[in-house]
Amino acid sequence: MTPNDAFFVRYHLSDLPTKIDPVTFRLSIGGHVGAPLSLSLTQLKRDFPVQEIVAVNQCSGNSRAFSDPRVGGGQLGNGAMGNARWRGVSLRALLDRAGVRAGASQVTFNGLDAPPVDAIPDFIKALDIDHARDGDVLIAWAMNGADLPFLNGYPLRLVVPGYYGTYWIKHLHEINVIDRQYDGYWMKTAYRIPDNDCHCVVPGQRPDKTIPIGRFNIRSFITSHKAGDVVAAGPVVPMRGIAFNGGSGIASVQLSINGGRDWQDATLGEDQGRYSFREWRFAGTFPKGQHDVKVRAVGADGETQPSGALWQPAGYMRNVVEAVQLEAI
Ligand SMILES: Nc1nc2c(c(=O)[nH]1)N[C@H]1C(S)=C(S)[C@@H](COP(=O)(O)O)O[C@H]1N2
Ligand SMILES: [Mo]
Repeated sequence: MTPNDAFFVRYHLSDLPTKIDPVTFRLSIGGHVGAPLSLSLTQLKRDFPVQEIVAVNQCSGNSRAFSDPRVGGGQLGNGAMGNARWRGVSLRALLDRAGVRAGASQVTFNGLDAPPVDAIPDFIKALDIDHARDGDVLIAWAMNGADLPFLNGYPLRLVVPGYYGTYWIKHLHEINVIDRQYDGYWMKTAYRIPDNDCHCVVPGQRPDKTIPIGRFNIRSFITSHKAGDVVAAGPVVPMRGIAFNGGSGIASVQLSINGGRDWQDATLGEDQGRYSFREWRFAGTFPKGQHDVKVRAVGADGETQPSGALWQPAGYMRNVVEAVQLEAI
């Protein structure tokens, strides 16, 4: 689990609300529904079944800085991801209460933050109606047992398990059911990926067809060691790390201490649900010398990680097999 005060923070718009009154705050659910709702925090917490889920929030551009050739955008390392226990109510319960009308196609989500100038479009995202009603998408008010920190979306945020952070709208106050595909800037122009199996293109080229980004691909990391670390040659070196994917769950994690020639199974840690980080542990033994240590995960759906980095113009969805160089002395 990622502690709240260590969780990454990302915003597109600079006009953040600086005061939110929890008593007067309202969440509205409107548009293509029978009975529009305007809910106080008290009503939301009292009138619907409370649900909890452990899920990873990861920015689409996590690890983008490692793209080669370099791409534009925030030069993120591997820190734009975190795992938390989210508490709230299911979006489905709210939509059912409002009564979605026949012909509904998508649901849009807007937060209290606003663009600093009119030329910048407001940050609004959309989910397909079936996704919005799948029961896993939450309107959350708590993160790891505490109120959402302001910078992670107080008082309410959308939690879209298995999907990139771009959909996890913070300071959520407006939900709209619409009878068409939403065509706002942040869906139609931004946050799009090549429409092919790898969601990648030849480095430096542009895709001819794109689709909105969606689910995470599978990733794994070594967290016990970093490149350049020195370990003891001979005795067991306890290693650990994490793996996660878009929701099928982690089936296995494998380690290679010789640059990917041979692979050995790691031991998986506690299962906190299919959207969570899954911890792994591995007892490494290293002869004297330099070692190229790699980790890869396999999902319950059979997906694994590419041995070479895939590339796309926005630097989204990096999931190459990670490696750390260790020296055993
Ligand atoms: N209101 C609002 N919600 C937002 C954003 C934003 O700019 N405004 N950015 C999104 C993006 S791109 C990401 S990666 C996540 C980051 O969540 P965090 O800041 O809690 O880590 O918030 C999402 N929700
Ligand atoms: Mo993001």
